[in-house]
Amino acid sequence: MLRARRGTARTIVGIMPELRSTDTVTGLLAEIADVGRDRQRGGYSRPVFSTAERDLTGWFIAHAQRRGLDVHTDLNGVIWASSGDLSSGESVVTGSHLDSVPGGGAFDGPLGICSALVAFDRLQQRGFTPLRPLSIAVFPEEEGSRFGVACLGSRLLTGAIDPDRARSLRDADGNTLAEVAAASGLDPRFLGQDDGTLAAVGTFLELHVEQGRGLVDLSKPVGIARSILGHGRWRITVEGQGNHAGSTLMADRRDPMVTAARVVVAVREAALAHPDSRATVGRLTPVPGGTNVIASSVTLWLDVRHPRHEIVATVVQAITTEAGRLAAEEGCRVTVAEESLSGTVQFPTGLRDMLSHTLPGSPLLDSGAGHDAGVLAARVESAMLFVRNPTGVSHSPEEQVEADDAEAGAIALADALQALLTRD
Ligand code: HGY
Ligand code: MN
Ligand code: MN
Repeated sequence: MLRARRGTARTIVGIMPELRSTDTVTGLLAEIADVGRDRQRGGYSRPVFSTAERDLTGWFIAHAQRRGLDVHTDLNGVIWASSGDLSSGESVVTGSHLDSVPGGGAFDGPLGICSALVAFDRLQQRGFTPLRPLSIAVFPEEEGSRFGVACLGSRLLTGAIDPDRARSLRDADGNTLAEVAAASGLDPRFLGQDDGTLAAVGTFLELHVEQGRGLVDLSKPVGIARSILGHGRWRITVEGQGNHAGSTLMADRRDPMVTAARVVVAVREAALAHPDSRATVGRLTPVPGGTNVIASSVTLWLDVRHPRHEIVATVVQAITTEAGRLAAEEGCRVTVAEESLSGTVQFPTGLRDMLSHTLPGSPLLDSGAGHDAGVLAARVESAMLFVRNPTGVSHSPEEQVEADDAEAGAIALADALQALLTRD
C-alpha cells in the first residue's frame, strides 16, 4: 500500500473537504466550484497568492493531509504532498496548478490536481507495493497572469529564470513578487533554482484538460502529449501625448491608442504571413484610461507561438518593425520588451511509449498550450496526459470536461502512476 507520513497541519478557513471514502474528480471540482468566481468576466479569476488561490491551495493541503500525505511548501512556493521518503531521489510526481487566467475555465489546472487526488485513492485501493514514493505537486503562477511570466514557479525551481529578475516582477498594482511572496510566508531571498528538491523527483506526469479539439475530433477521452509549442511573451509600450478629448484638434494629436490599435491588426497580419504561427494581443492597458482622455501611453502584451523558435523570432521582428513605423506615423514612441520565451518541448519518447503501452488507444497530441511539465522537462523526465474537452475551448468559461471523461482521466492517471511506481 502507499505509505505516507502525517505532515504539519495548515488549517484553512473556508473550504474543508467532506470526509468521504471515495472522492470523484467531479465531486472534488464541485467542492471548489465557488472559489474565485469572476462575476464580471464570467468563469474564474484566481491569481497566484490571491485569497481565491490560497483558499484552493489550503483546500488541497487539507485533502492531502486527510490522505496521510506529508505536505510541505518549498522555497519557491511549490506545494508537495508526498507518501514515503523522498530522499530516494526517484519519486514519481504528478500535479499541476491552481491559479487561473482572468475569467478562466473550471478545469485548467484544477483538473490535474483533483485527478491526482482521485488517482491516489485508486492506487491505495489496488493494494500493490510501490518501489518509490509518490508526490502530488501544486505549482504557483503557471498562467503568469499576475506577474507576467508563464510557469513562474517551475521556472524558478528549475533555474529557468533569474531569481533577481523574478523578485522584481510587478503585478498590475505595482507589488513585486518579492513583496507578495513574503506576505504569503515565503522568504524571497531563497527564490530560485532548487537542486535539492529537483533531485528528489524521478518522473513528473501532469494531467491536464485538453485546450483544443484533438480528442473531440478523434472521439477519445484521454490523450498523451507528444510536444508543447514554443511560445513567448513581449510587452509593447506606446508613448504619445496625453490630452483632453474635447479641446485637442485631431491634427494636434499623438494618440498612442491609435498606434496600439493598428499594432493589434499588424500582429494578426504577421501571424498570417507565417503558417503555423499564432500571435495574440489579449491584454491592452491605456494610461490613464479615461473616456474623455487621450491616453498618454498604452501597453499591450504580445503572445507568439510556433514550433520553430526562429519563426517566432521572425514574427516578433516583423511586428516590432511595423510597430516602429506605425508609431512614427502618429508621432509616438514604441518599445518592445521580451517577458518570457520557451522553445518547443518534445517529450521523451521512452516515457511517452511506456504511457502508450499502459494506455492503449490513447492518441498522441501536440499541445499549443504551455504547461509546467514543459518547463520541468528540461531537468526531469516528464510527460503529460490530456482529457477530452468537448467544446475545445479554453481560457474561457466555456472550457468543459464531461464527468465520465474526468473519471476516465483519473483512472488513466492511476494506471500510468502505478506503472511508474513499479517500473524497475
Ligand atoms: O498560456 C499557456 O499556454 C498556458 O495556458 N499557461
Ligand atoms: Mn494550465
Ligand atoms: Mn492555462
